[in-house]
Amino acid sequence: MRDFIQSLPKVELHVHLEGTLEPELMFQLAERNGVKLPFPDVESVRAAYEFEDLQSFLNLYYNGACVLLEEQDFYDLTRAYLDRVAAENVVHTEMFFDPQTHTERGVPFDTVIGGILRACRDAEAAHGMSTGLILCFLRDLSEASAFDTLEAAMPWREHIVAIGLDSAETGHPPEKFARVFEEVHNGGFRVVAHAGEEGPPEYIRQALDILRVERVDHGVQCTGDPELVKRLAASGICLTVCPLANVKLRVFDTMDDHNLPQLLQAGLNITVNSDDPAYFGGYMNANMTAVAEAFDLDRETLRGFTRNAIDAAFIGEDRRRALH
Ligand code: ES4
Ligand code: ZN
Repeated sequence: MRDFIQSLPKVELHVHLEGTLEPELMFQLAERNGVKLPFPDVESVRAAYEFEDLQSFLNLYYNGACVLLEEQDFYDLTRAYLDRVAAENVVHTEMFFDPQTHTERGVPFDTVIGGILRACRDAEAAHGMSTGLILCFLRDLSEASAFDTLEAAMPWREHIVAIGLDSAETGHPPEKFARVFEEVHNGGFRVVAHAGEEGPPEYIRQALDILRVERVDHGVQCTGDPELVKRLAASGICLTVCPLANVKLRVFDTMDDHNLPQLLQAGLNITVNSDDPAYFGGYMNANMTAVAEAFDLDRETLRGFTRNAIDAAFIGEDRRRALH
């Protein structure tokens, strides 16, 4: 099964670039930029990756991102991720980035996106893969900060395939950003949002009804609301599920307790993704393997995840046909 998963051409729709920062690169960049890390070495960074919930992870994740300062840092981060997943036979990936994590520290928006895009172009040429970039607003920051970020993004709009919403979910419902996403739609962007990772089914409803998302990131909490599950199944909207992330952040105690079988049984449009692979213990192959083993999934089901991802990807019809 491992060989089958490795050889399967895969599509990733839910990965945070800042979440691909491996401890080795974190230390390299800290040294290069004269940033002091609160850990003595790579091993102790890895040992600290035991999380209670989403917030306990985010604290470490935002701290790690402090080593990213120069355009070359964003290039190196992105290039390392793309080289790595190209070797896993990922043929298309849509990556989230969080500009506010960097602009709040004084790093210019253009430095962030400039480095990321240069790496995307080089990796596409080197590996024959395709990539897309999704800008996310941090939902624990203000509406005003999201509006500022949108303004900074406008000159880059043709390089951004969608706009999303991430970070601390509880207490920050989609409706908090209703007005910003009106402007996002007016700007011609496609829309996704993290919803129902830890937050209630109501947040998924708001993402659908208020933000008008085309995909729901995570969405696993939908099973708390059977009517919502029916609605999601009938609409065929894609859920970007991240199995290892859900276990690491204690949404489910173990992989055996994950509700993936229930989601599949309900006829939902499911994809499997890695979220923050440097923090959660694996990239696409590891996530596919974990669910295949926990639930004894057959090859057709795994191929189905990839087919769903191809269909839900923000790509032109020529590329979609080529991937199928
Ligand atoms: C995230 Cl797992 C997760 N959830 C919400 N926001 C995030 N940002 C990075 N990883
Ligand atoms: Zn995520």
